[in-house]
Amino acid sequence: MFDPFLEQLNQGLLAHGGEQVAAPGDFAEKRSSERNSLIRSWLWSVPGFRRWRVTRLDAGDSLQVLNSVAYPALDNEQPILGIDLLWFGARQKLVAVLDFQPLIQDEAYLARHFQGLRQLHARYPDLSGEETMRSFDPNKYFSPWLLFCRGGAEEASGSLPAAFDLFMQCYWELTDKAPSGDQTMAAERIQQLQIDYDRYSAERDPAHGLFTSHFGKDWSDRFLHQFLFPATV
Ligand code: BLA
Repeated sequence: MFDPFLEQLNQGLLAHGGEQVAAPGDFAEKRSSERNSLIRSWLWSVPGFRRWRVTRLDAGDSLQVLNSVAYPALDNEQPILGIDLLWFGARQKLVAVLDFQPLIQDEAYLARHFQGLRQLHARYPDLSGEETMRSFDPNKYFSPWLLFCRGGAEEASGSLPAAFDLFMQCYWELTDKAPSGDQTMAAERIQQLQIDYDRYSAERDPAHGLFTSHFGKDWSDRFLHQFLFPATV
């Protein structure tokens, strides 16, 4: 389902000097024979970023996932890239979340980094519904212009592919001009906020139960703390 998106993401990473690095140990690939599912993850070494991870879960008709988070280098205050795409095939249900995750909710910071995403948000009203967040706080590490859609096949094959393309283009444009002269955040602050992002996300991430049901508690705990949000080790 999300293979063309993964391909698109990988192309962008390669075009920006990214090199794929194997994810450590059994995080690279884990299978569940009972649930007939496979989860694979990759790390990328990318100029301007201190960590870029990508995860793809293939559980057939029951669930398809593409998830990615990019942490900019500590001299770069630009938002964290957040991608979470889920497709529940049996129910034909899409959950798509694409955001430039702001380190702070400050007006000047948002003005510096969100012109592109704001336009994109306006252009794709069907992906920009005012969905309610159940586990996260929309005012913490989410932007006012995130693309967040709980939809179906129409959105998944309709506007999402083009919106994903533009979303990535827009993030790369931000990256290409960063760190810019009007950046105001110090490296220590950026670091602290990125660490806090991991702690917050690890606490709230609704995926842990799902991972546990497929791959067991031990692996899921380690995956959450050591791979997805490593500042929480
Ligand atoms: C929701 N994300 C979800 C849900 C699952 C996952 C199972 C609940 C589905 C639902 O609300 O119907 C799945 N999350 C995952 C998986 C991974 C993960 C498989 O971290 C890891 C491989 N989530 C992110 C990122 C963003 C994000 C980077 O991991 C930011 C763009 C957002 N996911 C996000 C949001 C929701 C969600 C906003 C809705 C949660 C809510 O209602 O509060």
